[in-house]
Amino acid sequence: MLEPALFAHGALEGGQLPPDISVLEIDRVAQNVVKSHLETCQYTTEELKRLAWSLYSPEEVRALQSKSCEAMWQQCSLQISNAIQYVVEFAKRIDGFMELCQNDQIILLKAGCLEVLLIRMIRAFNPLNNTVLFEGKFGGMQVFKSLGCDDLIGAIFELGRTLCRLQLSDEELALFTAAVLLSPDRPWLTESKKVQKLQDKIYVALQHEIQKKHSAEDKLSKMVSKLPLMKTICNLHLDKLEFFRLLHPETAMNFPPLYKEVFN
Ligand code: MHQ
Repeated sequence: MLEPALFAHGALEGGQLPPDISVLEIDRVAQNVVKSHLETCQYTTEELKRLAWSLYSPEEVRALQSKSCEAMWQQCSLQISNAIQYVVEFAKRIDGFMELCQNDQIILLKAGCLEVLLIRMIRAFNPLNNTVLFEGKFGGMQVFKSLGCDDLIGAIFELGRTLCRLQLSDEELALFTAAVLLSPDRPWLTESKKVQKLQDKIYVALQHEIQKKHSAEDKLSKMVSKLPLMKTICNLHLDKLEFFRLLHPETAMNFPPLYKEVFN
């Protein structure tokens, strides 16, 4: 998804709603998506505020850095797999998602869940010291050195920094992740028209939410402009995983089932 169809015909300009969508319906969509996000975001804002103080000590960083590549991949895939479970639960609570055929549900989750995680990451990312939450403590890029994927980690942290600059509220985060998940252009969807309709409503709700505080055109286009970097990161992750699998097939076989299922 690069340009949501809504931008193309100017339906959103001047705060107008497309004629077939009512304000009531948009409010209902926003409420459902925001509630679903808050129920499935893994850490509350308060928890994250408290955790921001617990940083890895230099000794702990050294210990993580001297782990084997296999052990570190195993740990990361476990953390990612746990986080994916929450994204799956988020999707299931979005009105309309469970009404899609099971085939399409799986396609949307497989294609979108890493992008959703990367957006969700900003809640657990501290741009002041460039650290991210990993296994209960905050650490910088050095923590992931033993993975041997400095380019991937660098891109993830860069995305974290640029997304944090947008200062998204939980409401905006909720609607943005739902819109990314419900991307009608994922390959092999059978009912992409249905997905498109759901995504259109979510984008209208997001536009509406942003307008409460900002000039919406501007902020929404900035958000959408980060999607190509996310796609690059997803592809880089798949490349790294494929390479890792070649070098360490037995370790990769023991990755968490959900991680394997999503990225196989
Ligand atoms: C979620 C919570 C969450 C959980 C896990 C792919 C690879 C080999 C390495 C966090 C990536 C390393 C991830 C664990 C690293 C960048 C990964 C490992 C929001 C996202 C977040 C914080 C993940 C962010 C990315 C992490 C740190 O609710």
